[in-house]
Amino acid sequence: MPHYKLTYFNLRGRGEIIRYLFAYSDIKYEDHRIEQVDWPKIKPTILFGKIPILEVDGVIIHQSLAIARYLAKETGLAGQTPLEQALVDAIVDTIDDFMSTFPWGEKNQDVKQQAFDDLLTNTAPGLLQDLNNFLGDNKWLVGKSVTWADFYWDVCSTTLLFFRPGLIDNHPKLLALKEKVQALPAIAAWIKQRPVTTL
Ligand SMILES: N[C@@H](CCC(=O)N[C@@H](CS)C(=O)NCC(=O)O)C(=O)O
Repeated sequence: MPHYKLTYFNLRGRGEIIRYLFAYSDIKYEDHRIEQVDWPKIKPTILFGKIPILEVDGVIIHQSLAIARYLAKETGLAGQTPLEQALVDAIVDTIDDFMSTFPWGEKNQDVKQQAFDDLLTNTAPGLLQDLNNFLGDNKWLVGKSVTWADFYWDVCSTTLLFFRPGLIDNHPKLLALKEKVQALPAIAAWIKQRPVTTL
């Protein structure tokens, strides 16, 4: 087993999907959490200057979804066929497109609040309806077993619900999927033991 070291802030954020994949497959890793105050001096030491990064026996992978996809392939969570894998990637990218439209780093709190309100009120409902339609009556988003697309839905919707509790109340199937992911024993154990952070 390689030595894995994940470097990210003390947040769920873009690191959590990676932590879910490690947790689900019971893979040991170093969960290295950087304090925000230390980031300015660390940033210039990191190629591309962004985190998360994952070191795999000293080889550094950047980009959270590239890291997650690599781990998903290693652990059988990427989809069972090339077609399933394409669908998993498409769902992950769809959710990520939406998450990336939020102005996370905006300093002006009024501007930030307005943008968040607008996205949650006007954009989220269409996305949720489409995800609901895509899921239909299936147990998991893609194929017959859990994939990292299901994990990504849970991770991202947890953050969305922090900003707008009740956001997915109109979509019981999406809520049930979230509950199913969180009830997987290894994920339930991780959620119980992980550091409590707002994001
Ligand atoms: N698309 C990249 C985004 C990486 C990113 O923007 N990371 C943020 C934290 S979520 C960061 O490094 N912020 C500090 C900075 O840009 O200086 C990914 O998914 O890894």
